[in-house]
Amino acid sequence: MSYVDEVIERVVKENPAQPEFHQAVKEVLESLRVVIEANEEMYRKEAILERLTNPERQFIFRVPWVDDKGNVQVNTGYRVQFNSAIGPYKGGLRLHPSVNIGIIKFLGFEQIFKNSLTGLPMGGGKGGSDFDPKGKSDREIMAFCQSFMTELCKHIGADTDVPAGDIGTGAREIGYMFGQYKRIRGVFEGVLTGKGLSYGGSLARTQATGYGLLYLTEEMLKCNGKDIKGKICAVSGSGNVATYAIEKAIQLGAKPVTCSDSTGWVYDPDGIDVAALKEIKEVKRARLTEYKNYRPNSEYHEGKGVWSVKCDIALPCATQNELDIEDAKQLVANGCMCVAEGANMPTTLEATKYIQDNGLLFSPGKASNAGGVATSGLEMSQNSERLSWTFEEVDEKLHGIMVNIFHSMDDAAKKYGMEGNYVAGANIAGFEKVVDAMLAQGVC
Ligand code: NDP
Ligand code: 2IT
Repeated sequence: MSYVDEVIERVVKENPAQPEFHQAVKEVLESLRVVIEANEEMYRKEAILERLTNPERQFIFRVPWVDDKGNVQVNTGYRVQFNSAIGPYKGGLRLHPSVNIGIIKFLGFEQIFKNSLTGLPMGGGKGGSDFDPKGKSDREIMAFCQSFMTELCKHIGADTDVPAGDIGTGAREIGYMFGQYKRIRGVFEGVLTGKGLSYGGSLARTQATGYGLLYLTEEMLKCNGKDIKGKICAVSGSGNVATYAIEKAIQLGAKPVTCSDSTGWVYDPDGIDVAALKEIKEVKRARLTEYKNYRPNSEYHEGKGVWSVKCDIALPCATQNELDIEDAKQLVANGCMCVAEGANMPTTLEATKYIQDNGLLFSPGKASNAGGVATSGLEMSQNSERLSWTFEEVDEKLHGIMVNIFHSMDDAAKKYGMEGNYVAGANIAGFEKVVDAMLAQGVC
C-alpha cells in the first residue's frame, strides 16, 4: 500500500467519529500524492505524514458559567495546537453548538497549510467551544468568555499560541477574552488578534477575510483571461466573511445578489445592500427576515437555496460542507464559471471534483480565505513593534499577500503537471515550507 493510503487509513482508524477531520486529511494527502511519491522512502522513514496528522498538543476543558437566571451552565472548551514548525500556533476560536474535537482538528489541520501559504511565520492551531452565543445576553457572553479564558490562558501567549475569531467569535468576544487574559496573566501582549482598535487591534482586520477572498478571486480571474467587473455573485452566509466579501465585490464592480443565515436566504436582484446587512447583523444581531424591510424588491426564502440562483461566481462564506454535489450540479447547469471558498471546507469532496471536472475555476478556502489570518499576522507584527499602521498600509499588504498566494498555488500546480488545479497547488505550496522546517528541526 502506498504511504499516502496507509496514513489515510490510519487517521480514519485512530480518530473514529471525526468525519470532518478525515475529509480534510483526505483532501490534502490525496492531492500531495505526486509530491510524496517522489520522496516516499525518506518521508516514510521520517514519519512526516504521521507527524503532520497528529496534533502536537490538545486541550479539552470544562467551561462553567452562570446564566441570567442564576443557573450554572457547563460547556466544553477546546484548543488544538497542531503544528509549530514555522511559527507560534495561530488560528481562530469557534463558538457554535456543533463544535466537537473532530471539527476543531479539521480546522487546525487546514490552518497549518493556510498559514504557511501566507508567507508569514505562523504555525497551525484552532479552538472553540460548543457554547451557542445566539440569544445570549451580553452578560452571559462575558461570563462564558471569562470562564473559557480562565483555563485557556494557561496554554497561550504572544509567542506561543495566538487565537482569534471564527464563527460566533467577533470583536465583542475577543474583548472579553483579552480582558480576562490580562487580568489573570498580568501582561498586556498580543495574545489574541481581532482586538478592538483602542487596545492593539489592526485596522482592516475586520474586513480582511472577505476583502482577501475578492482580491484572490480577482487575480485568479485575471490570470485566466476574465474580468470580475459586471459578474453576478452568489454569496452564502451573512457573518464577518460574507459581509466584507459582498462589500469588496461591489467595490470591484461585481454584483452580489444573495446572502444567507442558518434559517434562510435572501435574493436581491438589485444587488445586496451591504449597509442594511451590517445594520441587521452587526448592530441589531437580528435574522435575515428583516432584510425585506430595507429592500422591498428582495425575496426571503426559508431553508437552503443560494446555489440555485443563476450566477457567474459562487462564494460560499458560511460553514463546512454547505455546497454539496446537487448544489454543484445546479451551479454548473446555470453557467457558473468560478467557485472561491470564503469559509473553511464549504464544498464537499464530491462537489469539488465535479466543479473541477467541469472546468470551473475553483479556489480552496485555505488559499482564498487566508486574508483573515494573514492580517492577524500583520496585527501581531504591529503589536510587536508597538505601532499601528494605516488602513491603506494594511490593505495594500493584504492585497499583495493574496496575489502572492494565488501565484504560489498556480506555480506549484504547474510544477507538478496539474495546471489549473488550485486545490493541489495550494496543498503542495503550503506543505513544502512546513515539511522543510520539520525536517530541519529533527524529530520533534
Ligand atoms: P460568523 O459567525 O460571523 O458568520 C457565520 C455565518 O454562517 C452566519 O451567517 C451563520 O448563520 C452562518 N452559519 C454558521 N454555521 C452555519 C450552519 N451550520 N448552517 C448554516 N449557516 C451557518 O462567522 P465568519 O463569517 O467569521 O466565518 C464564516 C466561515 O469563514 C467559517 O467557515 C470560518 O471558519 C471561515 N473563516 C473565517 C475567518 C475570519 O476571519 N472570521 C477567516 C477564515 C475563514 P447564523 O448566524 O444563522 O448561525
Ligand atoms: O479560519 C481562519 O483562518 C480564521 N478563523 C482566522 C484565524 C486567525 O488567527 O486570524
